[in-house]
Amino acid sequence: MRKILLTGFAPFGAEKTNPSWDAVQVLDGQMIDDARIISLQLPSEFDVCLQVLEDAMRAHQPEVVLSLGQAGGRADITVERVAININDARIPDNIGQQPIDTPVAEHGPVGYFSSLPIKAIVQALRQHGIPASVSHTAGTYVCNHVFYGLMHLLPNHPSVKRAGFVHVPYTPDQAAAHPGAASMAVTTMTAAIRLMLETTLHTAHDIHVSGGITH
Ligand code: PCA
Repeated sequence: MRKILLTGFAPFGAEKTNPSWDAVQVLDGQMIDDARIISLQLPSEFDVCLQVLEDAMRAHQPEVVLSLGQAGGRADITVERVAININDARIPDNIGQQPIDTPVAEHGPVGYFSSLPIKAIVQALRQHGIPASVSHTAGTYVCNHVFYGLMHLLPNHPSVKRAGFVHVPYTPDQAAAHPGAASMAVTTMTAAIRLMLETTLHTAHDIHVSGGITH
């Protein structure tokens, strides 16, 4: 049986919910073509999140691993291009740890690129009326830590053909506490995740369109 491992995070910081998990949770057991989705919640903790992820990769031997987290304040779904080998926590994690300028992996490379078809995913989401863009930073907190750690683990998990990370914005009820912030309903996020997975299974080579930015 082909399997897809889908992860979201526990709530962190001042938020009581984390839509990355709420959107992922409902997909547990659903099929994309002949691949079954396994949904997993990761703790928002530097120390243990990668162990929980690797245990699940070992147990399920997935073909695709898609991890999601929340980036409140971003305007749309952001498909991450690159993970970097640094932890620099702006706030403590859920067990009070706040690493500053430590590597995710001692002696690891500076960064890893996503192996998802990130441009094709953004295009598919936009074609279905869901706002999305390529992001060139997953931050330096727990999400980047998991994204980098995931890519670093891949040589030990040959079942995994594609892996990457996506951030979701606030939900409307979260945004109500952050006036002016953009938001997206969890049901839209869930539909977006199904589209991302379909696009990943159906796209052998990413499309050649610009997802770049100028500053
Ligand atoms: N977002 C945080 C960690 C957990 C989450 O959902 C981040 O972007 O690092």
